[in-house]
Amino acid sequence: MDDLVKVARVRIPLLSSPQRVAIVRPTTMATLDHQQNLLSDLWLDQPDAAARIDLRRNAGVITELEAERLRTFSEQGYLRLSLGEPESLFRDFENDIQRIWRERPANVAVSSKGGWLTAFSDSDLQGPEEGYRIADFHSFSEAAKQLYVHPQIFRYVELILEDAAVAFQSLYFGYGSEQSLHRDPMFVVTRPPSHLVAAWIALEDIGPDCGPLAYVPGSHRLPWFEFGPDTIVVNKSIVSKEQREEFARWVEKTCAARGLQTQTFSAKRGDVFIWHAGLLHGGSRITRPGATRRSFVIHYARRDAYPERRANMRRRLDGRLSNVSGRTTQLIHNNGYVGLHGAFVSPTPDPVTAPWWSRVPDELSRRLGLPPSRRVQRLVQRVFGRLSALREGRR
Ligand SMILES: O=C(O)CCC(=O)C(=O)O
Repeated sequence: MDDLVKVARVRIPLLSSPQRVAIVRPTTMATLDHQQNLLSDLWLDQPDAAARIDLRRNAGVITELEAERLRTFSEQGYLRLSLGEPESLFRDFENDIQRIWRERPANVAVSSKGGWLTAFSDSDLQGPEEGYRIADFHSFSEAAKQLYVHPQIFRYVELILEDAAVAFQSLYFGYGSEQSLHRDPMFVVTRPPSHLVAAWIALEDIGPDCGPLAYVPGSHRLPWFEFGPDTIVVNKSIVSKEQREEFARWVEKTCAARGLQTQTFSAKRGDVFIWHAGLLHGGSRITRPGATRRSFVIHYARRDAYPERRANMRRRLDGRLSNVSGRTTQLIHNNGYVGLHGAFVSPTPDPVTAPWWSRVPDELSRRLGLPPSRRVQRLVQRVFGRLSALREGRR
């Protein structure tokens, strides 16, 4: 409470003496309202969204087709479109996938199913295997870059966010992910969480047996599961397996209570599925063993709110796999639209190895069973950062 309310002495005109007045000044922005609904100031999340869409349509700001898609986005939490890209773009993309396996660069990360993202150069993966994924492939491939900053997709993302947008990360899937239903802000942090939009692009024709994208229409309006007080983010080291299982049961129960049903997105190459931060989605079961399901996922935020891309991956340093972090503000441009490069784009300084003590706060809260605390994080950073600086002879 003391975080939220500051009491100040202010002089109010017409009153003869200074009065104590409570000024509500949120220093930590709440994520959910008291009914666990996501707080959102997006125009398409407001009760009069349909009327606002009509207004823009009638004013000629958007076309009828755009209005129709935005209505679906507002009511169901997603919209679909098809890119008019030639086959050669998708062929180039696939050639670059084969090339990355040959070249195995140190500045792009790959992971096995459910595994840690690791630099290609240091990964144990011998080749593309079921469930593998590549992070920020757009840093490596020109074809991926074109899809990452694609004008047709950006048009919708910017209509939704009502502002200039930035693409800030991408994920390539060679096979269906079979990921359980989730909401993106559980893993991808933007401020506020409602200002996150995702696009999924089919890189080949995808039938029902390849584990297509699964989604629950209308689920963007469901309340949110809290992993801690006002906490919707899953932090691997803090959220227990039991809590994740509880979340899965909650999803099932909550959707059933509202009659919401999971659907799948069987797609043609070049089809795009754009979804709302609150939409429950995941990967359906692969029923034809070995079937590929090439797809590319991109996340977008408002440009002003996302100036820098940061990411972690593992690198083999001194013979051991260690966590390293990278960051960049380097941009990729296309027709006035922009995307952030991968965090490990070269030329950059060598990635900084995260010091061992940066794991102390997470480890502490995990062992003590307490929710993560920013105060503890700041304290640890201050104390150990100072000690390291002294040891290195810095003042
Ligand atoms: O493509 C999939 O199977 C799931 C993708 C997904 O859930 C995500 O990128 O958030």
